[in-house]
Amino acid sequence: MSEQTLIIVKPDAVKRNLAEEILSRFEKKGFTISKQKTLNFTTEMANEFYSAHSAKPFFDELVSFITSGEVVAAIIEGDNAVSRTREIIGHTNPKEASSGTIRGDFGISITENSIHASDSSESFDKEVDVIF
Ligand code: FUP
Repeated sequence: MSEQTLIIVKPDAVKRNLAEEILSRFEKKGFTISKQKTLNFTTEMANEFYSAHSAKPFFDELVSFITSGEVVAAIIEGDNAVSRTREIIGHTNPKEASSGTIRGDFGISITENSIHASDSSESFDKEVDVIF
């Protein structure tokens, strides 16, 4: 079933000029990039985007990192886009992510893990409203 999901190339990867390389991985897998935008998160946007994590000990670090520099947001479309995109990005912690996944290849740490992707269609609906 064709679906949409949202990815965010995070500041650590944008700073290393990896955005195009990361986006091209989705196109090579046959997905379409239907919208793309470069932006800086404000603190208000970050609080809303990560509201599910507001009680977690790492929340302040997460907000501080995502607002620290430019990000590239994109909507990815294709069959089973939500679950297949999660496979392509890899484990949250780059140290545990397989080689060949985006986080396995480019992630620096659990915070500076290069990319975000929606974990469900419900998350996509909420996240897309924050970004686009
Ligand atoms: P993911 O869906 O893989 O991005 O992972 P989570 O929703 O569990 O976490 C969201 C973000 O919080 C991760 F991208 C990185 C950050 N995080 C930490 O900084 N420390 C942690 O212990 C867990 C997550």
